[in-house]
Amino acid sequence: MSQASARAHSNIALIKYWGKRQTHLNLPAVGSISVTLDDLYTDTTVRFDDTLDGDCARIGGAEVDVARFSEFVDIVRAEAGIDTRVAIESHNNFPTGAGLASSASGFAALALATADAAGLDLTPRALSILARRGSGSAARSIFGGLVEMHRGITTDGSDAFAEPMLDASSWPLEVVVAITDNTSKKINSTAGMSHLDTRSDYYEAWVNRAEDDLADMRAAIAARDFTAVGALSEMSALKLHALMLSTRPGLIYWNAATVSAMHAVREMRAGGLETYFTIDAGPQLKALCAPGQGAAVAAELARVPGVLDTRLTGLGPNAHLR
Ligand code: 2P0
Repeated sequence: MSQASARAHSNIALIKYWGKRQTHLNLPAVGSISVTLDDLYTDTTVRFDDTLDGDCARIGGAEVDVARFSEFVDIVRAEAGIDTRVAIESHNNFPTGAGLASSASGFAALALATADAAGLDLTPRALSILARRGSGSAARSIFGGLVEMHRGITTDGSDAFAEPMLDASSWPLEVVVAITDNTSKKINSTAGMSHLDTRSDYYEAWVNRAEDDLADMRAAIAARDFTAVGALSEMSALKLHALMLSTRPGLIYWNAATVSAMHAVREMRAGGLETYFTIDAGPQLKALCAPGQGAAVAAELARVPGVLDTRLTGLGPNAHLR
């Protein structure tokens, strides 16, 4: 029997990933750039145990369908040359499956814990590639701070990994998460972004512009230009949602409070408090804030009708064993 425990932090993309160039190896159609969040994380323990008849998994103490996790652990079993079944125990310190990137932190923590428990000594890059097999955004959660995920061009996925750009202390940005709904979303990201080439007339434009958006964001980050980083982030989020809305059938992830919070962010900016929103495949809004500005933004967002809760976080560290 061997066991390992890992913590990985959630992340929010500033330049968004949506769409796949290959589904089996989960290769993204576009690169992405994200910030890893200190205050939102998943703790996962993996136990390889000869006495188990089959794999099992619990999230937050509740038994869940193990199929997706078994498939993921099979990759590690094949690499390690073992056939032992696993018990997976995972806890998120935030709502699961509601657009707060629990699959990002979840599969990053699972990748690290499973590899370690299986006796594999993987480089951070190999861990990122492994995490990607579970969930595209999980490849980024292997690293802390600001992170870039490369779409890659090879068919084996060996160049589709994330890399750190800046660590958290180099530019201590803050993020306020405004929670507008605590329930799980109806359409998960994998389903939402499947077969986009035939389901959205906007998809080709989305893919064609991605490299320019990434280059602009790299330059803005290198210059520590918060205004440019924020404006690009808001643009990428709105473009992502335009793509989602254009998908047949149209994906509407926002609720009324999400839209109210978007307007509140723009009103704050007009009033001199510089912050920018981003939104993933769910109804929560995340406000990107310059260092030291998060508390003021959180106080404003808490007043928006329909905002149930706010969480203020700095940028988090690499995924790590515990
Ligand atoms: C992102 N999202 O870049 C984008 C923006 C949500 C909106 O990556 O199919 O759960 O497992 O690779 O990683 C969420 O998608 O999708 C996501 P799969 P994943 O963060």
